[in-house]
Amino acid sequence: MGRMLGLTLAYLAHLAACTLGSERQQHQVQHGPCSYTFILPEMEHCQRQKNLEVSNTLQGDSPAQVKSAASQTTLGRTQKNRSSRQEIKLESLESATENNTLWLQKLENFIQENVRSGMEELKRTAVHTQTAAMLEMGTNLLSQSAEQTRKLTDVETQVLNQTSRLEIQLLEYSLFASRLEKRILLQTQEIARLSDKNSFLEERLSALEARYGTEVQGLQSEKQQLWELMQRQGRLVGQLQGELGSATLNNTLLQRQQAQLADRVEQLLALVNHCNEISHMPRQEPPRFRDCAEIRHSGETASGVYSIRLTNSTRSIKVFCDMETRGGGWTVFQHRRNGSVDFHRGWKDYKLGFGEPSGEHWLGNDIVHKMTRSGEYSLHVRLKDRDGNEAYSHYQRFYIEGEERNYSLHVEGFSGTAGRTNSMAHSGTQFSTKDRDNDRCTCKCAQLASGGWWFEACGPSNLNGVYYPSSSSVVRYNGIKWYYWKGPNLRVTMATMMVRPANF
Ligand SMILES: *[C@@H]1O[C@H](CO)[C@@H](O)[C@H](O)[C@H]1NC(C)=O
Ligand SMILES: *[C@@H]1O[C@H](CO)[C@@H](O)[C@H](O)[C@H]1NC(C)=O
Ligand SMILES: *[C@@H]1O[C@H](CO)[C@@H](O)[C@H](O)[C@H]1NC(C)=O
Ligand SMILES: *[C@@H]1O[C@H](CO)[C@@H](O)[C@H](O)[C@H]1NC(C)=O
Ligand SMILES: *[C@@H]1O[C@H](CO)[C@@H](O)[C@H](O)[C@H]1NC(C)=O
Ligand SMILES: CC(=O)N[C@H]1CO[C@H](CO)[C@@H](O)[C@@H]1O
Ligand SMILES: CC(=O)N[C@H]1CO[C@H](CO)[C@@H](O)[C@@H]1O
Repeated sequence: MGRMLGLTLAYLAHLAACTLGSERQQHQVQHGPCSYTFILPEMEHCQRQKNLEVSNTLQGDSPAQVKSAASQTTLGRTQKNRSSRQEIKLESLESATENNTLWLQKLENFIQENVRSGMEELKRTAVHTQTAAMLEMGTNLLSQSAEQTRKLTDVETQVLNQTSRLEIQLLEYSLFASRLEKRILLQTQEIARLSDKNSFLEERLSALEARYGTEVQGLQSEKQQLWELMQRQGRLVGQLQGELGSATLNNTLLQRQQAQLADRVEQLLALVNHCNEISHMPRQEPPRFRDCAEIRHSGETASGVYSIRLTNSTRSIKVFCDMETRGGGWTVFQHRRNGSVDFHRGWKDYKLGFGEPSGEHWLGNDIVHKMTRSGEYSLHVRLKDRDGNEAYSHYQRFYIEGEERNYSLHVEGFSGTAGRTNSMAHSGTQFSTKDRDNDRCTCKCAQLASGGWWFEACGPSNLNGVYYPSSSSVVRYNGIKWYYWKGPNLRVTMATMMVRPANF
């Protein structure tokens, strides 16, 4: 191809050189489908170029070195000789034509050759390129198909994966479903069993209801009967209570009658004794005196034990009469001297009295009550401490109430040397013993302080406390006490309580 191009170019250059200022001559070469057009120069214009050489030889691979075929004729001669010049011109034209024809032939040949080979080459290259393209396309296709295949396999695997997963899930579901079925079956069985049991229970319940219905009815009727019975009992109890009330009334009436009868019997006995004494011992007189004051008025001046007889009573009572203190006539109802008698005693002992009138004793609350209520009486308390000091407390008015009022104390008109303040309890204070607590303390004063006394809470005095020997110096709460004389340290060695009519 290159060679051909070079040749053509050389030729074209030659032609161009000839064409300058000349007319153009066109030649056409038809070769198959291709047509080659050549423009040939007028030779007369080209003759001036003496050195022009056109080589129509083809040399090797190098571009054609066209040896100019320009005529070597001289223009000067032709001008002189026209005819010869004409001939020469013709000749040269002929040869040029010939050379041109030759050239053309050569060219044609060459072109033909070249064209053939070029065509072949073209064909070959075309085939090559086509094959390459085809191959490329093929490879492309192959790669594409491989890609597609890969994708397909991917998709396939995915599908397979999905399918397997779905299958697994399906399996799981079926397993689950079967399990559920089993459970449902079990539940159904259970329900059936339960309903069986239920019906059984219902049967039993109805049976029980039937059985207990009658029992309940029986119980209800029994309850009704019991209620009626209760009503009757209640009425009966009411009646009985009424009867009891009247019986109690009758009882107290009877007691009173009995007391009257006892008094009468006593009087009769006393009468009999009196008759006996009159008949057998005329020296001994029956007690005519109500208290020591009457005895003193009768002329007795010696202190000692005398017999008295309370008003409306036939009983003879032995008492100690103090005939010295303040003119005498004192009936002693309490005396402490050496601790020979236990004063920590109960209610009944204090009610009836204990000890001997000649020694330590308590005359008895009933007697003191009867005596002090039969008239106006004064109280005198005599005390002696371990150093031999004597003191007294005097109460112008004194009495105690009966047992039904727990022998409540009543004192007024205080005076004396045993303390400027009254140590006796206040009026209205009830009597307490270890077995009957009537004090105003949450404690039990009679148990704490010992003995029977008019305890408040528990109060500043207790002449019935424990008798401690005079040698002892320890302060005792339960000892004999008369607080406002010498305080808590007082050690009493003698105490006497006595009464006599206030107007003595
Ligand atoms: C299926 O796909 C899941 C995720 O999509 C992956 O984890 C699993 O390994 C795959 N199984 C197989 C057998 O390819
Ligand atoms: C109580 O005494 C009266 C008569 O004194 C008598 O009619 C009555 O029945 C007595 N009551 C009882 C319960 O003894
Ligand atoms: C003694 O008895 C009489 C009559 O029974 C009575 O009026 C009087 O009050 C009584 N005296 C005493 C102190 O109980
Ligand atoms: C206490 O005094 C009485 C009467 O004087 C006497 O009989 C008794 O023996 C005395 N007791 C003591 C323990 O001193
Ligand atoms: C007397 O004492 C008793 C118990 O010790 C008590 O039940 C009664 O109420 C007292 N009487 C009076 C009038 O306070
Ligand atoms: C007129 C003229 O120049 N004639 C010439 C023609 O050519 C011959 C030969 O070349 C010459 O000799 C003539 O003189
Ligand atoms: C007129 C002309 O140029 N003739 C030439 C044609 O070619 C041959 C050989 O190539 C030449 O010798 C001629 O002179």
